Amino acid sequence: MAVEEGKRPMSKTSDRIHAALDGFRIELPSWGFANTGTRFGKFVQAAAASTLEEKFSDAGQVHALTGVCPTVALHVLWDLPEGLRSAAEIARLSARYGVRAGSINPNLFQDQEYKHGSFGNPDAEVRSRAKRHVLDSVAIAGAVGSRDISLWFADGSNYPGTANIRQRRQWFVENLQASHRALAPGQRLLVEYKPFEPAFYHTDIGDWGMALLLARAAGPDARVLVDTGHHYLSQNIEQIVAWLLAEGMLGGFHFNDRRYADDDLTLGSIDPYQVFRIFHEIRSYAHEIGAEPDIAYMVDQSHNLKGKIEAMIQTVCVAQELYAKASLVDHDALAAAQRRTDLVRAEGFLQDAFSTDVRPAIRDWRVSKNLPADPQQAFRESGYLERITADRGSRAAGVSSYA
Ligand code: LRH
Ligand code: MN
Repeated sequence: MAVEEGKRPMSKTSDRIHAALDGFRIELPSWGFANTGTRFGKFVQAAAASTLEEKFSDAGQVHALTGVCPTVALHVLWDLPEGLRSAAEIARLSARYGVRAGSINPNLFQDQEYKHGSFGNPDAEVRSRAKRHVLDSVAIAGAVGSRDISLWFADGSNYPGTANIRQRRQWFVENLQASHRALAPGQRLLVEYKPFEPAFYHTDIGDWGMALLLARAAGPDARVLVDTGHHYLSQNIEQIVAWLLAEGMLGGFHFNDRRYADDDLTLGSIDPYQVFRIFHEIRSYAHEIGAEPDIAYMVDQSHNLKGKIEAMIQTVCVAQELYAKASLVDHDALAAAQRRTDLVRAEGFLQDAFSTDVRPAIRDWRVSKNLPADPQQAFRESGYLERITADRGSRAAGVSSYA
């Protein structure tokens, strides 16, 4: 690739890939290892995890095989039903399975009292109970050494005129400010938006702009979380990412893929170029500022049909591939082509990077880290799945809650 005069020479492709992989880490969702389903049912898998220990064990497997998933996102009601009392167990599990507690996700959508919302509920009693749960979650995060408290609200309405949208916005501002005040130094609030489901007329935090304004109003340690499944099909997600980067408000991602709505399918299974374009915006921003933006990469998927651990290993490997491809774009040459409005050449830089087979270099990187070159094959040969199917199988039939 010709080097324009005065520009620093491009290092070998595999060097760029290895450097990118050295800095890439992705967090796994505990609920991705449990039996989950849709409103039409749940197909139970004998090997699925249902205890916190089993979720740590499975996440530990994926981290041991890939080397890039050192933390597990926890959902308070599903993983820490005793709240702070459950938190004591985390230290033992982290030591036993080699993965730490990651983002703490309060649950403000499962209980009956949240029928008309949590932070946005017209009943002040319910609002303060919701606030109490978030404050408890901040304390849990402190107790288990987690930085991020990741907030998603199902709050909204199903019919026009049934909710005072501006009043609810004000309650969200007040409760997010109260939540922010409880943060310990170094902790962050991540505000996740979603346009619809389970609410189908309005959702209180319906898009990136609402999440950004609420995060700003909450305080300096609040950021926006982008769940790739939480967009209308025609939305340009990487443009939203570019704006959040420019605003210094991009806190993290929930990666998954979708064909229609919030399908929570495995990353890159439908539109891998979408995730590549997102990673490209981040890599070009990092190149411009000469530093790594502080972004939490996380997976948020529900594996209703695929084997849960296989699906998670597949997800991590595809994420590595797409991140590695995005690290191959020559940002200086691209900027020059953009300045010259050389459209085909500019787009060509992305297409060249995206169509580069990075898998051989990734395998070399894994071997250089004493990791299996093919984590999926290593998992299949490990006998782990057979072991947990035998251990957990007898219990499968009686599965009840969502995750
Ligand atoms: C909501 C969501 C949120 C989680 C849940 C499991 O759709 O993306 O991030 O709490 O899925
Ligand atoms: Mn999510």
